Amino acid sequence: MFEFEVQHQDGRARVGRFTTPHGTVTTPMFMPVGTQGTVKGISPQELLEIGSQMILGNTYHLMLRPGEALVAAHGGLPGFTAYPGPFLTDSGGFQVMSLGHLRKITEEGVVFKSHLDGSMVELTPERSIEVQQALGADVIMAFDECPPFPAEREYITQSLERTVRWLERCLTFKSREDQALFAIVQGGIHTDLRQRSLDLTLPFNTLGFAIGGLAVGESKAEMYPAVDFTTARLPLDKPRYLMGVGHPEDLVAGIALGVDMFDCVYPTRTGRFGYALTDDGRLNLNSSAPRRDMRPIDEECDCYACRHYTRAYLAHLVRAEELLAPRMLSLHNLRYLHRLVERIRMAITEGTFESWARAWGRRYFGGEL
Ligand code: PRF
Ligand code: ZN
Repeated sequence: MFEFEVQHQDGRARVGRFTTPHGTVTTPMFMPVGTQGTVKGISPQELLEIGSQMILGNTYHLMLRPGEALVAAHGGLPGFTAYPGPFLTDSGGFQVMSLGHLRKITEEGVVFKSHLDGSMVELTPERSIEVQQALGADVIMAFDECPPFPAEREYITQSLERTVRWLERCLTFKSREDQALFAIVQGGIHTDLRQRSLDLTLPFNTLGFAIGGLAVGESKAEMYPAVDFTTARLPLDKPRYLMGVGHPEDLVAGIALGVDMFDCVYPTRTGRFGYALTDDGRLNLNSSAPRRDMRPIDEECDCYACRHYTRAYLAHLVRAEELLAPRMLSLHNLRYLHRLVERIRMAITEGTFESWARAWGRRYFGGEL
């Protein structure tokens, strides 16, 4: 039911095919975030048109509202959302940390105060898998703890060891065979703790491995070496997923280090704030410069916004706070990241990824790199 095959390799970068019950996807790929069972402002039809391959959903949000039973009554996320392709759900631990008012982490799990109605809710490895089985994503994530940054080494150590015990409980509880569970490697930015997490996690031989605990406030100079260390020690024949990472330069750097999957709210969130991603960096449509600019956001982009609208029109929509602005900028930004990984997959296939990445970086950073 699941298969992962590396088709091309160029340095440590890979192009792969990942087969799931709801379809085969090509990696490296970027997954749009559909926290509430919708990628904010973008229809499933639009997602398919711009080349989205797999959508991320969240256990934490959907269990609180509308409740996983309602999603299950629609046949899971594809029926509920009318997006027919593969989904991946995150396990909830990270969202509890970042959104819920965390009350207590124990060996059993986490107890937190719902951000919706203030009620006390418990999330354990078993409950996370129960919810994720009801949501029905093709890929489900182990219930883990992502320590804040910075955190004490001693705390990160205790936390990663507990995450491994939770992984074992997730695997014991899991009963659906049409869902692949990915383990999550933690350990913060410390290579020895990453090694400890790898030593304890790899023996479970899950169908994929995620790199968690990064992009939580550390610098890129701290994040990239941690990714480098981890991917170098992950099995070559399994997909690697760098969680919550999605700035264009992080995709290029992550893929160079052998990452296959990414997700991030960045393209949709920055779009809602009036910013457009381009090969020349981020364009601010709140500023005065684009107000008379008759060019599209990006001459090379084939998204609806770039084929139909000028920067001047989009800047007008942003200033007037029209709903079309966040929709079109989210659509463009997602298409930009999908096109970015498409170009990278092509370069890897042709064996020219390193020079492609250098040229892309020179332009993106305005000749600084
Ligand atoms: N764990 C889980 N989800 C996540 C993360 C993590 O460490 C991150 C870290 N950036 C994003 N999303 N379960
Ligand atoms: Zn565009």
